[in-house]
Amino acid sequence: MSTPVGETVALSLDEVRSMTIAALNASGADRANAEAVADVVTRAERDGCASHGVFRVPGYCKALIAGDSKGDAKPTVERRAPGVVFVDGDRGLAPLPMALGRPMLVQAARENGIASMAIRNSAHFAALWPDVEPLAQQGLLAMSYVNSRAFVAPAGGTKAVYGTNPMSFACPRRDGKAPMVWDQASSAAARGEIMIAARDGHSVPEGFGLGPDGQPTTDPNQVLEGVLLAFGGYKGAGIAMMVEILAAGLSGGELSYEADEQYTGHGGPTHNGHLVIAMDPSAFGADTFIDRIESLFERILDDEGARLPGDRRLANRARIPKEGAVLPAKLVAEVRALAGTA
Ligand code: NDP
Ligand code: PYC
Repeated sequence: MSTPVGETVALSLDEVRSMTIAALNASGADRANAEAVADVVTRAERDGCASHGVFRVPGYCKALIAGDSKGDAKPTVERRAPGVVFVDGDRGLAPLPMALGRPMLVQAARENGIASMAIRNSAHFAALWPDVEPLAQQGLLAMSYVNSRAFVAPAGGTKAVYGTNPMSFACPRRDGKAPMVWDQASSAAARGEIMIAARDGHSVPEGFGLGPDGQPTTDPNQVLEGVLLAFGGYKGAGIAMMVEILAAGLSGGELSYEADEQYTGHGGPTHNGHLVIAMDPSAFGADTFIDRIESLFERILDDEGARLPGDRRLANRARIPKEGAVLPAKLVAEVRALAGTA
């Protein structure tokens, strides 16, 4: 993850939360929407996720101020089939529909063994692990998929079609341990990481993207003007396509290039589709599931150089609540100005 350069300030997580709510309220979000967004922003900062915490607050505010996202969105949740929950986000920000739909998804997964929740008319600007971790905390396996604007070229191409199309996977653990959650873009890196590299004056590794001339570049500004590349060449591009179809196709939300066509340049999130799948391991008859998975994790950790996905975040989670979230002073000033408290 990137380290911010320049002047920084440490904020408590309570300060992160209240500053975020104030900026969102001042930009037009009602209490329910502001609190739901502040929850995922604060959890991102608690886990040291620089690209999807406070860094995203100006974008959320700009989408609200531009009137592209509704600050008083009232998502609706319905059960369309025994294993299908459908949420209409009412053209608002994703954290509220995600939180409102989750209880029905849990119920459907417990009743059927497996269930999915499709969300549309919803603007996702966050990391994905906060969407699935609460499901694994309730003993379910969970996966999620989200698309965005067209940032990523298909394999061999130079024109953006796919979003950075992240996916996440969460697995419950024994003895009250935090679930194992991996969460990654299907591009070589999240666009947020490239934006942070550009802000901090760092280069990016070769293979992350092409410049507007279609040539490989390590200059993050050129990548932002050009296209990102999928991780692992055509293999990652296949996954980006799968995420596009699962997230936008099933929900009826905008495909990434459709979102791009509607985008007015406000700098915040666009409306797309999301899919969350939850599975109840007990319904599969594998009553030794947790023990066997713990053995798998032990085997991985026996190898000195290896760790579990999410372990970096969990180490941050143990440290940051005590030490505070270290943020670029300029970013904090920008968010406070949006809140009218600068
Ligand atoms: P990273 O490449 O930083 O990490 C991807 C995953 O790999 C994480 O679960 C990470 O765990 C794990 N990992 C990293 N190194 C190792 C290792 N050595 N051994 C085992 N596991 C490892 O993430 P991305 O840059 O792809 O994405 C960053 C964030 O951006 C994600 O949270 C994603 O959801 C978000 N995003 C959101 C989008 C949206 O549309 N809303 C679009 C694209 C991305 P750990 O965290 O512990 O390092
Ligand atoms: O970091 O790629 C990204 C991203 C896109 C939308 C939200 N985050």
